[in-house]
Amino acid sequence: MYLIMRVNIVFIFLASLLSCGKKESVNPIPASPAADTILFTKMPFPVGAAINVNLMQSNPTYNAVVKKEFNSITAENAMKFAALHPTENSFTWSNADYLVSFAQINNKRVHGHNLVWHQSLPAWVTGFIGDSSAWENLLKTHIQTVVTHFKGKVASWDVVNEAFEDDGTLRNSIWRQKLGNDYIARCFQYAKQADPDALLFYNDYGNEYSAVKRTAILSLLNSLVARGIPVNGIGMQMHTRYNQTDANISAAINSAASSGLKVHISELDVALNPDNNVSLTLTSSLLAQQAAKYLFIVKTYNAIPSAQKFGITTWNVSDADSWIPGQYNRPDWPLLFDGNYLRKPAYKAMIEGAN
Ligand code: 9MR
Repeated sequence: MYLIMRVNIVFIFLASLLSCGKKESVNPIPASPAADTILFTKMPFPVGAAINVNLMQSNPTYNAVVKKEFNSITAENAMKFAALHPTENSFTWSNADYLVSFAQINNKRVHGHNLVWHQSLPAWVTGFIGDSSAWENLLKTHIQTVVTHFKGKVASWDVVNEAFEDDGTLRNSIWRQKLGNDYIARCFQYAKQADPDALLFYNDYGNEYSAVKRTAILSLLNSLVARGIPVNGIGMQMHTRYNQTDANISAAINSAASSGLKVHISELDVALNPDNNVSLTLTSSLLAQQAAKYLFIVKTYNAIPSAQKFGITTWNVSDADSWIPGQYNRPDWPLLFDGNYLRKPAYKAMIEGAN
């Protein structure tokens, strides 16, 4: 009898150990959403990524993540002036067309980036010699050739990118020097003539850290709208950092929304190494703080009126693809996926922030 009881007890003990083990493996506490979760289906507005054409073509994992998780794409570089219009009389469409046809096949929205910027200009533009009407013609021809080429395929454009300095003054770009302060208004008019259905955005960075800059941007956009210039939206790049204050982020989002325009968080990334520490290593605490910042951004954005939510676009896909480490010569991990395209805590935070 005693022996039978002992055997029973041992059996129950072993069985409970086994069932514990089984419970854990079959029904783990979800550390991240189920593998079959699709980011864009969980969000009440479009969610996009900036796409690198080379990676899209050479890295099947990258391509698969883009196809699965996002329903809007922006060309990281393929639609910039130098990429599309390398010499005065030639246009190179192949990389941008590749992205557009990927989007059409896979039912993704394409946001065009960008028509007029002071960077990524070809030498023929920076060295161009001509009077103001020759410059005006150059600007108009570029905008209208590009917008016409993608008419009906690209839903929206960053028409003018980064026209302001952080102190709220108009950047003295080549465009302003050659064409005067009101070139911005004319860029929007030229784009509208070429595709009346495309939504037209002004896009810039620093809205969250420079109150004077965001005020200057908004007052320009409000005055353009009052003049009947066809501006539909404001793009806030939001290249931000894990320790940016929530107060600054909500001021940026809510003041943009106060314009009544569509609001695009257009180039989101949340840096973890803003102080350029070359030997920083990634910790779970940093990942958690980053997730909290993504959550706050999404939650704040989701609270603006629905009709103004154009979407949130992250600036590339994985930490391995981000522009930040190369630009600042430092390790960093600013995006939703790690270097192996596995979801980070920030991925789950995006979904939580919108729900
Ligand atoms: O991420 C882009 C990088 O690959 C390019 O070398 C760079 C210059 O064209 O532009 C980067 O993207 C920028 C975007 O076009 C505008 N806002 C700032 C982005 C990061 O620099």
